[in-house]
Amino acid sequence: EQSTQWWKNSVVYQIYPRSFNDSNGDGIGDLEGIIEKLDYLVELGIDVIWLSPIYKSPNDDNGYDISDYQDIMTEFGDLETWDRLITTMHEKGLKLVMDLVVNHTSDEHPWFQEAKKSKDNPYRDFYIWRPPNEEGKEPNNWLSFFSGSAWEYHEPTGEYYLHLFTKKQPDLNWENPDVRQKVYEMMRWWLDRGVDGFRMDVINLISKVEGLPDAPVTKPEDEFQWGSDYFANGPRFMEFMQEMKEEVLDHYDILTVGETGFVTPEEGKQFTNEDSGVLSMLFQFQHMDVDAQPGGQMGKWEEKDWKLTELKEIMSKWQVELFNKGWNSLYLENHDQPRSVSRFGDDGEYHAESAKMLATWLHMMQGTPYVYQGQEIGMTNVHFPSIDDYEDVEIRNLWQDMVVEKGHDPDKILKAIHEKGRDNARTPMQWDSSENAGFTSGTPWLKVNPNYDQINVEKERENSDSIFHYYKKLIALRKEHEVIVNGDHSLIWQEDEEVYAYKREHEGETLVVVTNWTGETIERPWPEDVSFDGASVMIHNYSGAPDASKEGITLRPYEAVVYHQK
Ligand code: ISL
Ligand code: CA
Repeated sequence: EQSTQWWKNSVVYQIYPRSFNDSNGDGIGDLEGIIEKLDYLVELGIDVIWLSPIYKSPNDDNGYDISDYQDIMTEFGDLETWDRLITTMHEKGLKLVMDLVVNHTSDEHPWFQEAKKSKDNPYRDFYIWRPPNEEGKEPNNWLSFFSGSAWEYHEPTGEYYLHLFTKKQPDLNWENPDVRQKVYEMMRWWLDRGVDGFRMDVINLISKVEGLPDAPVTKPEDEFQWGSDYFANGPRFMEFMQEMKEEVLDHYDILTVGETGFVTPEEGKQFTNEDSGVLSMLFQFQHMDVDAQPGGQMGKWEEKDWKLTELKEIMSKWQVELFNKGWNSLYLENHDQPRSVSRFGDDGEYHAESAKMLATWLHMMQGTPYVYQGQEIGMTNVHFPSIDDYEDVEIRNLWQDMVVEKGHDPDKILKAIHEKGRDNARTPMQWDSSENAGFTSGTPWLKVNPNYDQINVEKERENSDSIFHYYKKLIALRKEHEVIVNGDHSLIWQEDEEVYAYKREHEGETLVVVTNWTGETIERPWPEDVSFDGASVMIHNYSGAPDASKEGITLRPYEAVVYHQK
């Protein structure tokens, strides 16, 4: 089947089902709860829903640890409800992209249950086992994503297994062709049931460098070291993906998006190229690392001053490099990232202005935009007072490692969790100002952000100037103006540390996007190559017109404006 590339004109909405809407009062979001809210998403104007994992799982990592790929997590519903969800979605013109988590399974998956029985079990080789090293310790020095060693010792069979994430997420051995065939079978099973694509979890980690060499020692004070050179974009990654493409992807008209940390625009171009690529698009991480210290996963917990010019350099490179050669995805939030308005905007005085500014900045770029649940109403980070309020395994492991075992200052670590913790994105969706934000009639699995009486869907819908209505407009504009989808990209005021401005051009149509990333009023004279003859304002985040003339523009705090010329 030929791909129609419908995904280039689409806007995707990500649902983290556990936190979206609870239909039966057990405190956990569920599929029925999603069905109840489909009309809300139709109203917003999105085309596609990406659903974080809903498969059977013991929930060590909230569903990213799967024990049965072909069944639904009990708390979320069952296959009958899922069928109803996708049928209803298709009736309403929405497409469904499922999460595909195949770098690892749960340790409770039947394959792993078999694999650990004995060294000669037929499933042993589905996972990555190694004997202890000469000193009787871990086979190599790799650090896991979630603190501690990436290896777990299995006493009864005397070997270690590899887990890049938690010890309940053993890595599958993609070198084994049987593993690959099982994965392809499972993918076909879902595609034949009607799904419209996959978001592929950490897909570029599936090929590890032969021999699993020790990682270079970059932090001599630490026992374990960051080994991404040996497991990211590994030697057989493209080969495995080509195979998956031939066996599965090419036979369906679907959206595929790879979650691929550690990729450069050059690799991105290669992975998403229309002829030789393997994915529709990917999630790169360079812009998400702009405020993290370099040197691996733990860097995100350490503060870093960053400059707007660094963000410009990263985003422009992706925009320019992939133009006509690949395809970008555009995101500022997901279930692993803090809330963008708290991180890059102002979640106090200029909450609405800065949330809209960030949305403008992102949605006017080239690529497929992703809206993460709650982003469209400006949900913010949460500052829970105690570690006991947190549920995320990454946060809990960090605390255990840094505070309990290594004796770091608990206040400092709690502050880092407030800034970067994944639970910032996972507090329940704020629907209205009733108890627990209308998310559940019971006790929510993770506490609701206390600001729900101020920030919620009901309020946002009533106020025609709200962030929600602004998102609606942005999403609609993408459907009306080809330049947003197809235009090229060039920076204006490249060296500016306060204003982020860029130009898009397509067949005589021009957009000029101007955004103020500060809480100050600032003035800028227009550069020579920007002319405004006949330009109109396409969208603007303040109620009054922007203060601009032929000579220049004065921007209020977090002001954003898009000029359109045809
Ligand atoms: O959490 C992160 C942000 O710092 C990332 O490093 C994240 O661990 C990485 O992007 C992989 O994420 C994906 O796979 C994980 C799962 O915990 C995440 O929720 C998922 O998005 C393991 O399956
Ligand atoms: Ca429920």
